[in-house]
Amino acid sequence: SRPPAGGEASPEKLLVPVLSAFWDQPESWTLETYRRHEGYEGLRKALAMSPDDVIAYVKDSGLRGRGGAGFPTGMKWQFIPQGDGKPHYLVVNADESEPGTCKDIPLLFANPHALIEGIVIACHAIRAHHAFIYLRGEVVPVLRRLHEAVREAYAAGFLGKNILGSGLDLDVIVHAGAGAYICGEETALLDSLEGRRGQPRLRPPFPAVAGLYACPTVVNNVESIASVPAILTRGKDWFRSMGSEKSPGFTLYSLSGHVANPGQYEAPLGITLRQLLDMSGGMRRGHRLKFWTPGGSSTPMFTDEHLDVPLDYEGVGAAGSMLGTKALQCFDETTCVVRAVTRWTEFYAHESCGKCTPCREGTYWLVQLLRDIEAGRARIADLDKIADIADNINGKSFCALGDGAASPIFSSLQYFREEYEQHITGKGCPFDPAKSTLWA
Ligand code: L3W
Ligand code: SF4
Repeated sequence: SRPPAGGEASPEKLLVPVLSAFWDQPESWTLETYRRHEGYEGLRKALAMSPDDVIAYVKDSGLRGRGGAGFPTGMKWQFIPQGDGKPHYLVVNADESEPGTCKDIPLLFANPHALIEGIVIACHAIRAHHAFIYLRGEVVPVLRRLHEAVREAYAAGFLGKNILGSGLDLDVIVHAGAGAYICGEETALLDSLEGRRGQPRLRPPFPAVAGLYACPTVVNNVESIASVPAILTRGKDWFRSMGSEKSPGFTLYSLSGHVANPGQYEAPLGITLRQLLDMSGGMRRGHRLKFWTPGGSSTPMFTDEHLDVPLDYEGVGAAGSMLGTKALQCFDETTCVVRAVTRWTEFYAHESCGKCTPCREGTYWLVQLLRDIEAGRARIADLDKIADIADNINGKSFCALGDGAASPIFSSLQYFREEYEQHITGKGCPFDPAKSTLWA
């Protein structure tokens, strides 16, 4: 059953299709279609402005990074030193792989020119002549589509030498990664792009100071860069009219799991999961929400008590989570929490790059214990042990993957400790795997 309606606005009014405005049109990915929808108008405006003015404009818009951490985009661009005599680079993080996150890949598939236009604007701002798109290599159809869009942009004079007569020269390289979650961490991505095994680097120095080939580099998420053209075209005040003071603008939410209509929903930051479920048709028929994640499995799981917490940095963020990637994975009452957490932890153990001990050993150990709990082979004291291991990973690992792995352990123990205990005292999982569509 659907959760009770919430919020004052009617659900439809909450949708703000910008990046997704014409995804359903035939050949939405072509330059021709893009230009029929204000395509490359933002670039014309940006090229008429000085690089510093473009940075100030994006900063004033309040755009925050859409890749997970929400760092202010304009501020990141401003960190790039000027007059340093070094090449500057823009690297677009298209290595989308946070569990439940499915917004960048659909965006690139349906509307690649929004990213390319954003890239040219960003490179004008940070005075870069080379941009790289680091794409998750498995998505070959997206790779092909990106190559074709880049080719179209060169042919139309939006890339290459003297773009639109502005004097800006820019080349864009599309690079396919080999499918490691850690390569979505910005410094591991840079190592991978340089041809090495992708493992995180010590920060500082941040990429803005010493990034690709030790040169000043901006690393931005696909959605962050693709949002820039609309800000230039429609104005920073329009952008700020959505969301809140600290979390303005529209964004893409990935809704998945036991919902009636999974998919991408574009709406302002700060709406609630209740509103999203209302506009999308709710949970699957006959079922109710049990737990959910606001930003993929690296953010803590929440319950139906949190249906009205705003999905922004002040709401969900203040409730002990980052907003993350806005990957709303919804699980109904047929889902075993222990099974879900075990599955996520297996993912982190598999994707741990092995560089630091707390994550490499801790995730492996967690998987062993969780499997024992799930199979009814554990003792009650093992619940304290998994909490202790998670505590020794969290904040003590080299990069955010470790914190992400600890996160579902803490929150599941906080909200569902009884369910863990049931597995132990009942000597096995009390759920019927045949009734769960996700974890069979
Ligand atoms: C210069 C400073 N730059 C910070 C820059 C920094 C980075 C950005 C944010 O992780 C999280 C992660 C995932 N001078 C700076 C500076 N910067 N201080 O700002 O940095 P940070 O460290 O806050 O976060 P991060 O390393 O970018 C992102 C979480 O997001 N996540 C998302 C995962 C998403 C995927 C995907 O599939 N797209 O993997 C979900 O929760 O766990 O904690 O650019 O350089 N003083
Ligand atoms: Fe590698 Fe995990 Fe350590 Fe990150 S936290 S450096 S992924 S071992």
